[in-house]
Amino acid sequence: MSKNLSPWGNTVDVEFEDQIAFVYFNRPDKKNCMSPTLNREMYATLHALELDDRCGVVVLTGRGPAWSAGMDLKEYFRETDNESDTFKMRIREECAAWQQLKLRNYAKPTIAMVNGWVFGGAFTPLTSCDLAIASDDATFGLSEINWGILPGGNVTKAVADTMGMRNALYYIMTGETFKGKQAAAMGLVNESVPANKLKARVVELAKVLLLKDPVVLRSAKEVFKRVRYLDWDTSNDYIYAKGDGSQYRSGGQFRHGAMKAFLDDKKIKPGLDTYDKDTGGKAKLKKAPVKSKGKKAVAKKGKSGSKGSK
Ligand code: ACO
Ligand code: V55
Repeated sequence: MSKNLSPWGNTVDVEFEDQIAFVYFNRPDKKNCMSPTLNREMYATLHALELDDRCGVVVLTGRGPAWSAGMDLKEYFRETDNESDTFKMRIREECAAWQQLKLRNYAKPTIAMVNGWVFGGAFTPLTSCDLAIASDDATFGLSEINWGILPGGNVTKAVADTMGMRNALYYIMTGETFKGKQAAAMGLVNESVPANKLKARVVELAKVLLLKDPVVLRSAKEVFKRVRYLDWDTSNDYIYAKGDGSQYRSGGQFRHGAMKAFLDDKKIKPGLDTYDKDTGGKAKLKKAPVKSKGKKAVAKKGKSGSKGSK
């Protein structure tokens, strides 16, 4: 584990473990609500990590009991209310820059590790992450209506895309909260697990992603995010173009080696295994001891292998 204060500043923190960069919302005393400063530091952090070799996967999580309690009502809203229109628009732009443009189109896989409170504006970075694993005790809410605004910052769009019409409207209109298991049932997160399993499950998932061809993995998620807005024929062309482009950019060794390992050497079954270019056989998930707080790491001991692909 290494630490470095540049460029994340005070409101963001980063820890590296085995090619995973844990990026923390780091305002625990303010429930990690997002100020203009945090928005700028988060952009700088994510931008830097795209080129940082210590980072193969980004895990976005929160220090303390919150993932993020949404936008900072004091610093982001009230203190900017009397600024000029151009100033307010700049504040919004810096918010969208990391939550929407940078994170949605991120060069590396991203996982939201949802450890606690998620309110309002936090739904945008949540849904901009490729994958999300929640703790059962995480609490979510579209609280905007409770204080007299509608969900902006593209939160309404984010929930329309991920929660379905009835769920999205229910929570937009009532401002009620819901828990991790409900978030998983609605499809807002992939899974919800007990709090003491959260980090281990996220690490396990990150390690699966780290085995793939990173160029192809990047293109695969870019393609997914674009095709939903394309018509059928344009989509077919676009997917081929991106697929061919990704083979060109990656060099295609992974694809060729994997075909050889399956068809000639009978060393892998692509339906069940991931190819490992270093051995020419199947990739093995390295089971590094999971560092977590307290005694729960012990519970993991002796449990062999991964759960398999999911
Ligand atoms: N904006 C500004 N300050 C915040 C925010 C926020 N979104 N969330 C928490 N804080 C601050 C509190 O004002 C308090 O500050 P203080 O210690 O200086 O008084 C500190 O964080 C701790 O919060 P508490 O309310 O004391 O913590 P508690 O555990 O009792 O409650 C909870 C936690 C439920 C998250 C509560 O803080 C809350 O309701 N926060 C607002 C959630 C919300 O509605 N966010 C906005 C969504 S809409 C949008 O993002 C556009
Ligand atoms: C939200 C609202 C915003 C914003 C960012 O509702 C997030 C959440 C009204 O503006 O800029």
